[in-house]
Amino acid sequence: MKNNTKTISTTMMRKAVSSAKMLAAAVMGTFFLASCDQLGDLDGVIPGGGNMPGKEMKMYKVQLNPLNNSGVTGTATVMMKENGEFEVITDIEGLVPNMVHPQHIHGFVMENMADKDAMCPPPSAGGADGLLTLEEGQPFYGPILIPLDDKLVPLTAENFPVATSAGTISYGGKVMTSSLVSAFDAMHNGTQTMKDLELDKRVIVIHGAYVINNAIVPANSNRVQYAKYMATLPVACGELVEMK
Ligand SMILES: [Cu+2]
Repeated sequence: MKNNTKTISTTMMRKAVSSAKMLAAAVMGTFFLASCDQLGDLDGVIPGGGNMPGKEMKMYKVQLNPLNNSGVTGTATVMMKENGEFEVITDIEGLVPNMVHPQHIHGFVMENMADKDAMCPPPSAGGADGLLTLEEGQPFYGPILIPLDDKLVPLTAENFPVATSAGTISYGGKVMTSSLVSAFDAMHNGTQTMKDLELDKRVIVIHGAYVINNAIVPANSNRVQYAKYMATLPVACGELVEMK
C-alpha cells in the first residue's frame, strides 16, 4: 500500500509539473500574440487609451524661429493623446538666462465665421521703431489661447518656465483635452465644442528679452544693467504643423 500511494503521488506530481509547463507555454504564447497585436496597433495609435474612443493621437511639430533678432530658436511638440491628455513640450535656446519666459499658444477663435489662420509676424510688423511688441504681433498671431505654464488653463497664467543659466528651457506640460475644450467653449459662447482645438491654425510664441532703444540687448552684453527686461516681448514664433 505504501509503495502504491507513493507511486500515485509521484504520478500526480509529474502530471502537475507537466500541466504547469503547458500552462506556462500557453501564457507565453498568448503574451507573444498580444505583443504582435500591439505592434500592429502602433501605426498612429498608442495602446492603453480609453477616454476618447475611436480617436487617434494627433501630433503637431513646431519650428521656433527668432523674432526681434533675438537669436532665440527651438522646437515644440503638441500632442492630443489617445488617453485624453493634451501635452506640450518645448525645447528652446538663446534665451536670457535665469529669467522667466512666458510662452503661449496663440490664435484666432471667432464665433460664426471661419477661424483665421494665425501666423508669425514679418519683420515689418515692428513698425517705424523696428521693435515688434506683443500688441504689434497680435494682428498676425492673435490673442493668447493657451498659456504654456504649469497648468495650461486658458485665461490664467501661473508659473511660466525660467531659463537655465545657459539660456535654455526644456518644458513639458499636460492637461486633459476635455477640460481645455470646455474652457474654450466657455470663452466663445459654446461654439468650440463641436470643433477640435483647430491646432493647425495656431502658433506658439515665446516671450522675454532685455531692451534698450527699441532693440534687444544680448544677455551677455555689459549694457544689460541699463536695459529693461520686457517679459512680454516676442522673441520666437513657430506655426503648428500636423504630423501624419
Ligand atoms: Cu504669447
